[in-house]
Amino acid sequence: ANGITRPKGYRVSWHYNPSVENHHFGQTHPMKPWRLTLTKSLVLSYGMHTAMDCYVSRPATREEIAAFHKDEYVDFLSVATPQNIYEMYPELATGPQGFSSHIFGVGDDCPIFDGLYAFCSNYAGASIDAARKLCNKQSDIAINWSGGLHHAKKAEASGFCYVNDIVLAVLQLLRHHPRVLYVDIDVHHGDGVEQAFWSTDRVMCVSFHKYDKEVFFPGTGPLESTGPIHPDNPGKNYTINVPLSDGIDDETYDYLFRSVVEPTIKTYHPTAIVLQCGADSLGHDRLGCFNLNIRGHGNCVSFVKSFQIPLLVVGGGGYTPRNVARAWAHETSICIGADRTLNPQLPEYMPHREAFRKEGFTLFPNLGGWRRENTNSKQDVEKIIRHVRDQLAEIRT
Ligand code: ZLS
Ligand code: CA
Ligand code: ZN
Repeated sequence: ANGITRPKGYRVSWHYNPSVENHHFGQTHPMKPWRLTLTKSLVLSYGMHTAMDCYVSRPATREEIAAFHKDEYVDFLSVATPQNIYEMYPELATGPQGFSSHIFGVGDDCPIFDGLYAFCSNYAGASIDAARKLCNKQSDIAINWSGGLHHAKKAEASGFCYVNDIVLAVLQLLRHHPRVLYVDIDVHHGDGVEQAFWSTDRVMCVSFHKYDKEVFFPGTGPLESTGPIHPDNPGKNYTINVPLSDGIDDETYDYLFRSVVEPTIKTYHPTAIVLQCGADSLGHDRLGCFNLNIRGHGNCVSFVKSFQIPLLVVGGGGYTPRNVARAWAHETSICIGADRTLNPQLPEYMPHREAFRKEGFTLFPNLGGWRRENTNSKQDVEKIIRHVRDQLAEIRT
């Protein structure tokens, strides 16, 4: 009745455990699991679940998490609670800025909240499940909107991320795939994934992000940061960074994305791709500073999909929940080939419809153009493209 059918010739799976919605970083914290509730509401109300294999994912096991993370850190995450944390580490309460310290990275950005370990193991389990569906060829595109937490390190929480589900999923893919391409369109630099695969040529990491050292988190990812410098290190040149300034618009982003990603795929020949779709690169994001519209953001998904290489799609940042949900619902429709079928007006009857009132119940509100101007000049953009072209020429040899 809504015109949504299973895609022809390929399979899409959706991996999700609604228990992730029950966890809260805290009242004032910008990371709101509510965005996942809204995303699910749109996906189901449009009937997009009927075109996918839908799996309720299971929590990742301790051993699966320890495939990347240090045992002591996994132990810490699995026992820490808001009640026992100060007893275990009194220094957390007495730091100069109050609750900020270097104990496994916990603090204001990465608080210890009730159910933290359940939250982490569930979003990680969904990414691992999704990766396995790609490995055994039961899916061609596998989606986990609750994943994409790209800042987590081996033994450290960072930037709202505790367990690096992307690294865990890539490790799964590497069991069957010789080369994995990672592409990250979150407004923040994908530093945790980059660091994990810094010294290998089996994973190529590409991140597009706002870059302003010392000012914008995490402060890494300049154009010149392309892997280890030593000529014998296999990771040399297998990292691509695309540093951007405020206000980038759909047209500039689309041009840059195509100009970087197409030659990268044609040079590297990945056998699987992981796309992190952080929605904080949209205009009007509470933390971001770009001017992308839902369609501009989605064009990145369409473009990567067009290469027809097994694809793992994960979420990431996104701090204006209703727009995150719009973007990820639209991108789900792209994955199943229904983006031209969906009615841009939201379904008449759906849970939480009121959340979308402000922009008039449309999937595509105007998020670009006027809040801040595009400070990325034509010269900046061409310099990036030249740099990437020269870098890829080094790989070919
Ligand atoms: O990529 O900028 C920082 C670090 C600080 C400033 C903020 N204070 C709290 C800690 C020290 C330098 N952190 C960023 C992290 C951004 C993570 C992005 C994750 C991802 O999208 C993937 C999921 C940051 N930006 C904004 C905040 N933190 C922030 C804003 C508001 C608050 C409330 C809760 C906590 C403290 C007050 C907080 C953090
Ligand atoms: Ca990024
Ligand atoms: Zn982000």
